Amino acid sequence: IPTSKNYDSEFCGSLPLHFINLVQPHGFIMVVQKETFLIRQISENVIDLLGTTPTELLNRNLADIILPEQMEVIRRKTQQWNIEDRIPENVSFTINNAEQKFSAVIHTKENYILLELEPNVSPVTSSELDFVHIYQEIMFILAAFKKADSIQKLSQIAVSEIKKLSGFDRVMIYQFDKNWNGSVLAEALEPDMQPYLNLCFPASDVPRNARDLYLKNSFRLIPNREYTPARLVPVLNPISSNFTDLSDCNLRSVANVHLQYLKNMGVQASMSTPIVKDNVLWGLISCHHKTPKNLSFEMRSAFVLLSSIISAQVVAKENEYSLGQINSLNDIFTRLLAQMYNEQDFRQGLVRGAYTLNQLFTSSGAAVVLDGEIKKVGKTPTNEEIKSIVHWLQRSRVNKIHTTENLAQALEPAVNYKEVASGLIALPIALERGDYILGFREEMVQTISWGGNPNQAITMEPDGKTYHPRNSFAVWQEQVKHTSLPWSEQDVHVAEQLRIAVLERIVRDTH
Ligand code: BLA
Repeated sequence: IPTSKNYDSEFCGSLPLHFINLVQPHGFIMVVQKETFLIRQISENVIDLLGTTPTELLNRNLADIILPEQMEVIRRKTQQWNIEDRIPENVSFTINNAEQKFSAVIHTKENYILLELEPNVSPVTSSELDFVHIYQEIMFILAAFKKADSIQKLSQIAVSEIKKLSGFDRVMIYQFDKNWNGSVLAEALEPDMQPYLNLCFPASDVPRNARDLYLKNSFRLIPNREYTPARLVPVLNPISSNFTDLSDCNLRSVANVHLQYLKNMGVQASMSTPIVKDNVLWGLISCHHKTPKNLSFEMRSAFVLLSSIISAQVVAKENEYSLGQINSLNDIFTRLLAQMYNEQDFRQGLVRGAYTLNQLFTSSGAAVVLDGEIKKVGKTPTNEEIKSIVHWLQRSRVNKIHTTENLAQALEPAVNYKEVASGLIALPIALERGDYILGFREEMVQTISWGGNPNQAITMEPDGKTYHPRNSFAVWQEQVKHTSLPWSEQDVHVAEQLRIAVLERIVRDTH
């Protein structure tokens, strides 16, 4: 486990992101009363985009300024709250006899309607030109995915193709670990950029609240980090008498700390989409551009589609992998069980023969501690040391399968035999008697290459309030010692099966 400070939940994870009352100025938002369609709140940059002030629009009827057939679409779409397709609709405002075209994403809330309006972004590159082209590209990517036999290869194909399709300067697939640190699995980038491939980034870089929003929103687009945010007028939403919740708005203004982060990375525009497995964020597709970059709605939709296809592929590949592991563990388990039953003393069956506990646990050593007697196989701590592990397990009242990758963290003297037992899996047989089956994994000194020193993820100014993200992403290496390879869900599962088999055998032997 990396020793870096984790600011995730303590600090960064509690920044309010959705009650900020600010939007990015490449579009504007309007809060409209249900049924009456009176405009009740609007972002002040409407002056730049429509040429009219908020005061001129507040309390006017939306139906007075947009086309009747468009009004009809909005009426129809907002009749059922909490069903949303987020497909933008065309809306043309006629103000002072001039017609201006926008794309509208319509959010229907319990008590009001929220419209996000952006001027139509015309496709800029030839590959963005039309739906058919994008469709063909996606079919091509799908065909390429079929050839990938690992998540690694799948990710590499995905980033190269997404880069070609979208024109971003850098496209990465970023995977979270169980502590929410993430690493870059695959990357496609312009030659003059510093590569981030295989680098690890601390959890606070994408803190909890930012991650949570990906389960609500299918992308986060920042077309230009250099902007002046636009405020909502009035400050309080008159319908809810509260700040307007912007959590699902594409236009939601970006947290300052992240804007600085992008600046420090030399990034002007960014886009990210979630990769989700079993309703949990598995990773991100993260894209950078050195200059401002907005995306047409066709291209945004292509991203959304690709991220769900990639999610489905990741799930399939991971399931395939764990199924393979389960099958091979079951096979070993069956053979070990046969050995156990053929021996007078079943303990011999676990530590001698073609198969031993070491194959089952993928361990470097194992021990059966029963009736005060110790039977061992492979590289293990000494009998005295094993006894002290058992005492510790008893003291800690370990009565179900227990695993650790860093035994010395919990049991200090274990540092003396970390070479053979940094990792431990313990199967309690009879806690009070000190009967346990133990598997040991040797120390595996690991070097983690971080994208910048994670201990400097935040620098506080002397006032204790102002803070900045780190400004160097140069490789910073950390040696992680006293740690073994991690135990998997499958390891725990097969250990549980063995535990039950041993308990049954003991019951049978005593009758
Ligand atoms: C948001 N941080 C993000 C996002 C990404 C990252 C992808 C989503 C927005 C976007 O797509 O730009 C992080 N981007 C990365 C990483 C890589 C990358 C790791 O390309 C790797 C190559 N950030 C900090 C600190 C804090 C912090 C110290 O460094 C907190 C104090 C916060 N990051 C932070 C917040 C957001 C964020 C609050 C959400 C911004 C928003 O949506 O408004």
